[in-house]
Amino acid sequence: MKIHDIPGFPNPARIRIVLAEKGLTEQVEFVKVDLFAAEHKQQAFLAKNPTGVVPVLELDDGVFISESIAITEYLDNLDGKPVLTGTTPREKAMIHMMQKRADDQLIDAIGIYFHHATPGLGEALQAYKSPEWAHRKEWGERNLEKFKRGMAYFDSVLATQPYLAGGQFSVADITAYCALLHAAFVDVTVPASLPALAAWQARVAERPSVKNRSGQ
Ligand SMILES: N[C@@H](CCC(=O)N[C@@H](CS)C(=O)NCC(=O)O)C(=O)O
Repeated sequence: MKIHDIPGFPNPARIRIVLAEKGLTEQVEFVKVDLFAAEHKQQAFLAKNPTGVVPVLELDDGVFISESIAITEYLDNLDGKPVLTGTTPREKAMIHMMQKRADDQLIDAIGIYFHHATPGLGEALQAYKSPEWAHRKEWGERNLEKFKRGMAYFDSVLATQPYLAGGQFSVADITAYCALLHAAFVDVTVPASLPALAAWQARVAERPSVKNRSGQ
């Protein structure tokens, strides 16, 4: 298996944590994609993932799988513990629901803020964005507000249970944690008014898979 990504980025970090949780890191070859040079917007990469983002999993038979949740499901279903996407119908549904909320309210929202309301990945990427900068900036700022509302929502969830989908660590926690990593990069941190979220973040940061994931 190969993972096409770039170390240190939030969505790639999701997969690197999953690989560490599952004990699969050594089975993967990482292929670096130069996002700063817009390599992911060129034809060779778009043939692997038409949406032009990383990470992408390449299977040994040449099939490409993109979307972090799809890659996670593939790796989780290969074998091994812990199970990150649930076992029973109820667990699977709860994890899927919270994972979707973490995608929408946290990791996608902070990504939109980063790419549209800040210089993002720099000059080489500007050609691939809308020229209407003023409008994009407003959209980015609105997504920052959405991200902040998302943090407050997850704080309320974590006030009554240890992990986002209940008693067990899951892919939803990985997504939310990596969203907070991205936020910290743009100086948006968990405010003191959200203690349950802050305590959860500190606990997740101590997991060996998070501390020792490849490519930090
Ligand atoms: N929905 C995708 C999002 C992937 C994504 O946005 N990846 C970022 C890196 S963290 C990226 O490739 N950004 C490049 C760009 O938007 O130009 C997933 O779940 O994998």
